[in-house]
Amino acid sequence: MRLQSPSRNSYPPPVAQGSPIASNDDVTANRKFLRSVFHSMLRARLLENKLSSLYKAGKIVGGVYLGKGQEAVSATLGTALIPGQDFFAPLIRDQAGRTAFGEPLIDCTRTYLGSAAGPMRGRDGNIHRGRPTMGMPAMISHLGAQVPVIAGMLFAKRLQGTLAGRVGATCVGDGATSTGAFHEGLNLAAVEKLPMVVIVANNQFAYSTPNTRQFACNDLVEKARGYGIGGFAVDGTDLLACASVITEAVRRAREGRGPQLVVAHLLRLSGHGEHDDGSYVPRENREDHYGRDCIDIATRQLIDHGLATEEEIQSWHRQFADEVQRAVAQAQQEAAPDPYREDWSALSSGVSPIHQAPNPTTQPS
Ligand SMILES: Cc1ncc(C[n+]2csc(CCOP(=O)(O)OP(=O)(O)O)c2C)c(N)n1
Ligand SMILES: [Mg+2]
Repeated sequence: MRLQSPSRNSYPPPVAQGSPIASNDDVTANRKFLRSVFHSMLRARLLENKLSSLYKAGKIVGGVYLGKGQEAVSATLGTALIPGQDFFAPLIRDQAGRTAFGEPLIDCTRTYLGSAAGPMRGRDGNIHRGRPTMGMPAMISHLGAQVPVIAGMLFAKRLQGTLAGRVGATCVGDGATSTGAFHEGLNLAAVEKLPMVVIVANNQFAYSTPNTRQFACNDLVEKARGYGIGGFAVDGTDLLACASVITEAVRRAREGRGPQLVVAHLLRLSGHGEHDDGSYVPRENREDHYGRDCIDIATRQLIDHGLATEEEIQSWHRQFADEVQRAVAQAQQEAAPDPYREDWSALSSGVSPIHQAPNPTTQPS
């Protein structure tokens, strides 16, 4: 008896250089989406600027990790996903994506400021929080690990018969693409044709390791061919490019065309964390095209395409700075965990009032 060979993805799969939304008609049609993405970018930037100041003033214990320069990519993904239906596993530089996906700012300030009312109950000082009920698993520090987690979540839904219409997405860095977890997760998702989007924010460095010491191919997007999945490269500093490419990748995954890899080119505009001055990043990289600040580019794009006025954008700055201020003030006045009452309850279903999940309704609007 001859065994039937399994069906294969068409080869070569699309590995495309994603282009920006080009015509004014496209921009106008996406007005609401683009303004919404920009709001999340700006909220995240203002929040992170504040976190940086708090860290430098010694008010935050532990590390502070910023997504400065990566907001266009992250916020576009968060906006393209559907909270409560899709899955989103953000990484350390995805405050903008978290915000876009619907995480209130107070979750962030409560975590960094050690409030017992926060999602980590004051036990973790920075970025490992999640909101599993809305489809956002808690962040895992081990590079690449979230790829198999999202693949597994999608696979589980398929086995339960409730996968239809869902997309699972995660962001990783260039460094994560060298891990076994990245490979195993992406390969499994490819074989099973899971509706997964993996965004690689290639910010040119993994801590101080440059791309040249990280991978030998020209562009990480070439890896998509090897996995037999869709692949796109995009200018991660360009909001209009991100909007067109990332929404297309999400659409393809949702349509059942299997995993999509999006490699966004940009530069980390801060140190690895606020403890790191990033002095190993050569000046040429900062002055290069991808060293541009995506907030500046997006501001220009919104104004030039008539999507917002200068005055409107200024008023958003004021409004969001105020929101940030309130989220910080609220978290600062909340109690830290009481070491005499706390016990270890990572797996507890809740046995005392202190184990009850905090009420998120206290967030600022
Ligand atoms: C498997 C694993 N190895 C090493 C580390 C330590 N580590 C934390 S962040 C980091 C650099 C990450 O670089 P990249 O994936 O490019 O993301 P970026 O920080 O640039 O956003 C390293 C090596 C880790 N968390 N997990
Ligand atoms: Mg990196």
